[in-house]
Amino acid sequence: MSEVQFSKEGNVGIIFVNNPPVNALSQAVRAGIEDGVKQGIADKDVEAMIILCGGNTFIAGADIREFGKPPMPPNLPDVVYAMEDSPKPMIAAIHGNALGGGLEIALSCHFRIAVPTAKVGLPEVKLGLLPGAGGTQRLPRIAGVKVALDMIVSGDPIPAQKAKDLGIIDEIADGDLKAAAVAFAKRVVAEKRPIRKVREMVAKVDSPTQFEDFAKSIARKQRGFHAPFKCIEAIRAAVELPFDEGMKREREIFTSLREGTQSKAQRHVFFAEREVVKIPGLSDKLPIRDIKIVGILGAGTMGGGIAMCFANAGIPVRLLDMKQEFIDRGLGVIQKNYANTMARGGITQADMDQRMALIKPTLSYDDLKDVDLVIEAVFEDMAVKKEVFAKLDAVCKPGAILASNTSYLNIDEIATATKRPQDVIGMHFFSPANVMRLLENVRGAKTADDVKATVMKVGKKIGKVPVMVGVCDGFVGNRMLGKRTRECGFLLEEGALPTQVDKVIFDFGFPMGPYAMSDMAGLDVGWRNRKAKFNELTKREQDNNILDKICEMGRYGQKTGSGFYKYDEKRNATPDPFIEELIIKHSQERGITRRVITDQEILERALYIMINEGAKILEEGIAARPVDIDAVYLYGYGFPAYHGGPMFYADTVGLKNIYEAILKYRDIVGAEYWTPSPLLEKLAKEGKGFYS
Ligand code: T1G
Repeated sequence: MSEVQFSKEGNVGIIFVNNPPVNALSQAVRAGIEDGVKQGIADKDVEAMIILCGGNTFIAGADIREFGKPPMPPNLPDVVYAMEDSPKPMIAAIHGNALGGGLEIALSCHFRIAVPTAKVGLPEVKLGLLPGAGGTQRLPRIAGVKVALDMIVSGDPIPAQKAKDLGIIDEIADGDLKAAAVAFAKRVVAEKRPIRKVREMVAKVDSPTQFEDFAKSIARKQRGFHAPFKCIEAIRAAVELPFDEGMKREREIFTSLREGTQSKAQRHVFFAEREVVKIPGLSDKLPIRDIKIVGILGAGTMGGGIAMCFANAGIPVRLLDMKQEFIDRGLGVIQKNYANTMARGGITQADMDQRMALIKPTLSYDDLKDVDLVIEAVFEDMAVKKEVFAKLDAVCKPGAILASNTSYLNIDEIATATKRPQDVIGMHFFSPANVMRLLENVRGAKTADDVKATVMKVGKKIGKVPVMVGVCDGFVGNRMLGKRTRECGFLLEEGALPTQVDKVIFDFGFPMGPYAMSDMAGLDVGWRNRKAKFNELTKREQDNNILDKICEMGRYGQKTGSGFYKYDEKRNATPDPFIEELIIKHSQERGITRRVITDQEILERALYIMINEGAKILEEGIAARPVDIDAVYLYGYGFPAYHGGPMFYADTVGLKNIYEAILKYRDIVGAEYWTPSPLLEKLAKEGKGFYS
């Protein structure tokens, strides 16, 4: 069945698009729509036309998979022009999502009708693009510059009713959309309503400095991204240039963004989020276990955040802790979090009440006997974990999944505390668990396939990006981060200072540099880990005791008012000359002659050491694909989307360049730390990348 069919109902032509799953504007769809319009114009019985889609949505945009390939005619702007220039009224009938090119198609129509649950939006900016088929020129004309700036620069859709209030939608359809659209079309003909071309409307600024003001208002949130600021430029053209020139300007900007590295990275991120949910070698048809009730052990920061994740998805939770005071404190934090979200308009009081009611506190393991999944979030100590899992094994029903939120402990060892290792898995949430989207699911050697499939589906259901990883120290994220931490520590000894290292990492696009981040997390956490693993460290790592010196003074970071930085009562950081002196003195004591270290060297040593570790993780099978590693960093560590994740970024830099830099740092720092992974060396020598 072709993707687009033309039919008639009386005097109304119907262009029906059916290109599952989201009616993307593939070449066939674009050509089919163009043909349909021509047919309708040529058919003397047709007095008006509607464009309607099959499946559960209107057109959700251009086919992103076509980007990067040679463009195939007809191009979307031409299709959009043909619809707008139709001498017969064109009506868009919208259900589901009209996004990107889909909304641009609808805006080229003369009228738009939508079901109440429909949404319309221009999300191109999230792909590092801007609407490339007139969206930046028509939306400001029909809905005003402010609405266009908000919608196009945020990329967020709006519901049908709001779109109607803004004049984007003409009518909300009750009942069957097709019938309502045909009836609307007949009325337009009967009433001889004049054809309204959006491009003939006028876009006016609301104030002389509106565009500059808006750019300033997004500067912090959109730091480092190109597309949001280019969107503003294109919308400005809708005000300052005649329509056709504005369209040319929009096309120029669109094309330059599409070919740019940022959009390639952000398109990679779009598909990465969806690809990682599918585990290679595991059929996505595998029956999964039904998770109706979830038990959570530990009402602390992590346990409370995890409880919120499930309550937010409407899944009942049993929250267990040892003492009532721990429960009360945990529920208090959850309540405060919801209240804050409600104050920001994110949820209603009813939402909050409903979610709080789903979280049932308990002091008794007996209340876990009927849960389908239990997630332990207790103290990070193997003995404690084993004790807990032995109790869970005794209490929980057969088939219940026993998961640990551990951030680095060995899942296989934890599983030995139970008689059901096949039901044991890691579900590593990232703090704050109710905010961070990454969920590292850690498969044990004996974890059953349906358990793996179940926790991946559960992860998606609670709005996470679930990534399946294997057992090793730190799994994927923390293992790679540990190498960056070590390398930055060496850089401090050799000549860099915390402010310089942090600025380089911040300017690359991370939310914070490593030292500001450690101060926020609490230096005592890293210090405890360092002491726990001291005997496993190399001599140089053991001798690099800058962190110990700072912590021994009780400087644990923000929570104590000082760490690597000093903090005022509002926790604003300022560099601390005392710490800089301490670092310089440390180098002298270690007999290291400090030298000027360039920002480029800091960036390479901080990132390439992680990329090399990522390659080792792939060699060991701890991650199945480079995309799993990218997803971990994009959704768990704030890796800037416009770089696509560490492995995608490595391909952008070029593995040959990375390989040569690794050899350079091997000579400076030592082979103990800088030996190229065989996989990376092989790919570099073959002129390949992780993805090619
Ligand atoms: N192109 C190609 N494939 C797409 C696609 C698209 N636009 N949108 C979704 N898919 C695939 C997706 O990869 C997945 O595939 C399946 O469809 C279901 O998606 C000129 C240039 C519409 C809200 O950015 O936001 O128009 O994994 O799991 O949760 O100005 O998909 O099954 O193989 O996300 O129900 C602008 C992107 C494009 C919208 C549905 N449009 N899509 O969410 O399903 S650029 C977008 C979404 C553009 C013009 C410009 C969501 C959705 P698979 P899904 P969902």
